Amino acid sequence: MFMNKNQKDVDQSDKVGSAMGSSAPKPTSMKGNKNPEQPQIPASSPLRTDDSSPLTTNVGQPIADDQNSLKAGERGPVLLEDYVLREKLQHFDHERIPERIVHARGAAAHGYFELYESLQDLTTAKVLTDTSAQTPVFVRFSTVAGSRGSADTARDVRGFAVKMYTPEGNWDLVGNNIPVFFIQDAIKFPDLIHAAKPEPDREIPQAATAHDTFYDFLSLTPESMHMLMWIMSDRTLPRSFGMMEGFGVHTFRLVNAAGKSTFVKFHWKPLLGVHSLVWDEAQQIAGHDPDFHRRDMWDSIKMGNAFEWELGIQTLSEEDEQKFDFDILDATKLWPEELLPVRRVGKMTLNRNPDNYFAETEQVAFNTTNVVPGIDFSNDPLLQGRNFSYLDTQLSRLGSPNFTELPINRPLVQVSNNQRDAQMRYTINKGRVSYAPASLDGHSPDEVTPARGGFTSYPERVNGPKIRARSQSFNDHYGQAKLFWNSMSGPEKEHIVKALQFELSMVETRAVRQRMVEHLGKVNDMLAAQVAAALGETMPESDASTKARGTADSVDGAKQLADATSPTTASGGVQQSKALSMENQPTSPKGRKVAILVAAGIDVNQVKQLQQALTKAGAMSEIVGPHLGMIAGDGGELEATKTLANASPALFDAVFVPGGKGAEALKKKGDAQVFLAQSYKHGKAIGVLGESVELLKKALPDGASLTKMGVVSGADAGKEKQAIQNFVDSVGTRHWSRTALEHVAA
Ligand code: HDD
Repeated sequence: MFMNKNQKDVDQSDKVGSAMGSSAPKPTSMKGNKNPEQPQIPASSPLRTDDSSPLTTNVGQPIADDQNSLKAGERGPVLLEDYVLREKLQHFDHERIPERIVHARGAAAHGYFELYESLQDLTTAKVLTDTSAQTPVFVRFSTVAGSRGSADTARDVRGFAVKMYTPEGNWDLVGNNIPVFFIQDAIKFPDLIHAAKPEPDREIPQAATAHDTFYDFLSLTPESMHMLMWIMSDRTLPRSFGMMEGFGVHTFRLVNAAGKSTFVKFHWKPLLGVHSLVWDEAQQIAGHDPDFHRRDMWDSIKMGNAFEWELGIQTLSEEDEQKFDFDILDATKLWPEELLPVRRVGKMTLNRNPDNYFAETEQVAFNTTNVVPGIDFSNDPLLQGRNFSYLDTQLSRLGSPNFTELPINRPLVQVSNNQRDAQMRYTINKGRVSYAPASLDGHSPDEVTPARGGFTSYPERVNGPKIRARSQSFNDHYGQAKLFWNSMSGPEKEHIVKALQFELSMVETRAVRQRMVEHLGKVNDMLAAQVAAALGETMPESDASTKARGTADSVDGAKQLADATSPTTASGGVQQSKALSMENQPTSPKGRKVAILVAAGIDVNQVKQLQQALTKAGAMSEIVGPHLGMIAGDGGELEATKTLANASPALFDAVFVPGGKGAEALKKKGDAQVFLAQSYKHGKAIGVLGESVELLKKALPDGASLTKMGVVSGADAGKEKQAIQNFVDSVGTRHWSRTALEHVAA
């Protein structure tokens, strides 16, 4: 019999788990699990092949010719007998599964979670109590509205779905990069998504909320106003998946060994800080590199820059459930960190790219009901509806209840129950017993009592009429929208204004635009007035709205907006929350990308010094030249890996132009000037040395800030080293207070 060379290593027994692929999480890193029955993932598997394997059909027959179909004569008809051709085409014809109705476009990575301190006072969950364990994780990031082939940088919420392969089964924390949601009850979810997705008659627009149906729905759904402020903010334009916060959104419960329950909200805090693109950049990137975020994550992990987050928890005792002027069961409300601080309890590291996109990222199936003993649900009606929807969606997407046997979805612990059969069953169960109670097989598998770690639901006392209604305590729809607005810096508010001006200007139905302006007026006068002005709508006269006339595209506009606040409600008395603004986030060059513009005659030593300093700081760089390949410079040669024609400044965090004669050639290039001007306009760090200072001057209008606010220019020989270091230090920072921005033509 012919044997694939990979097959000889394979455990051919019918033990549970014998079909695990190597793409699955590696159990070896889970120190805590001593279960002898735990499935061992074979080093290689019959489901995995590599390029050096002999070519076979799907049942292992060796194939001699895969390039020509079987014909009756060289020029004759193709024969039906050709099972090699038929198998290949039929496999291909069935290679897609239905895309997710939401979160269709995503990218994922493997890694692990480690706990800093045991939370045994709060929960029995081993993943949150065993500080010696390294729990494998698989995390998928996604946009919500776009189809699988849409662009990464669409203005949209990002999914942040974490699967932890714990010793007590899988725990899925299926969250977003925004801590609140549009609606309070899951019964409205299909309507929300129908309104956000392309309009059903024309299938337009793709991956964009800037259209009538979305704002029609929002304008008739005031509970969405808090979320609206978030989605119009820079949060929906992340610079990188690794620079986003993650939130479990809902209130969950932690339950300890004594059976005491504590309410909890989960947070992921990125160690790189929270950082964003600007809208103009995001749109350009959608054309230049629609894979921007997945490429950034892939490249970062490949070069050894793992993405890291700390797990944070906010906790609230049962007794304090009703303490605030917002309801903790309402998913349109957050818990201000000033009120309930976030305690950082562990760290998640993503350090391994998937082996296969389809087998892992596409087939991974998250489910909000995947919790472990010690973690339980609250009565948040949005969460309760989700708890039905995810399993249901996986059944239709993956086609069989056996999707949990796929390597990426399998828990690392033994699965044993009396469920059997169904399409694509991999497990070969032994014996006569597939029911319980059963005496024939020694009562196995047997239930696990709570004392021995079996999951038991928190016995919350529930008493009430059967009723379709919402609690009065869910009624405040503007208080936390105001809190968010108040907490933004001037430039952040300016970006919100501009986002709304853009989005609502795409809405064709005037009544919808007007309704939206009315809602905005309930958040902040000046916000509403500026949006109304751009839409040609009028606002009821008030002091603030008169002052707010005009547009918000100047520094003065941002300053004026910074002072525009509204008294809040539904926020436990907190009027402004620093944690909501991205202004005070840590910045660093790590994970950033720098464009180095060069032309023949450029100073090569400066480039080498810069590259060294960037590598040391964990940043990447590309040489952008007049053509690809070697460029002769002063002091050696450089290899250009990009050209001005294929490298948009939008793809980089900063730009550097060395000194030397090449700067003269660049000065004559409109593309080089636009590169610098656009980087300036988007607030990015710019470094120019020696002769290149003149190039920058030429690119920018009079009054532009040339020597500060992220512009490092060193004309003096001998000071280059310091200038280069200053530039590298400022690579991760955006400089919003630059002057003459409105005059920059880019
Ligand atoms: Fe959802 C996918 C996050 C509300 C129904 N959701 C999905 C994913 C994320 C979220 C990250 C992608 C998972 C992956 O990468 O495969 N969803 C959220 C958050 C919500 C939320 C944070 C509010 C707090 N979702 C929500 C509701 C419902 C759904 C109210 C339905 C009642 N979500 C789904 C779904 C999806 C999904 C239809 C589509 C694909 C999938 O589940 O696996 O079942």
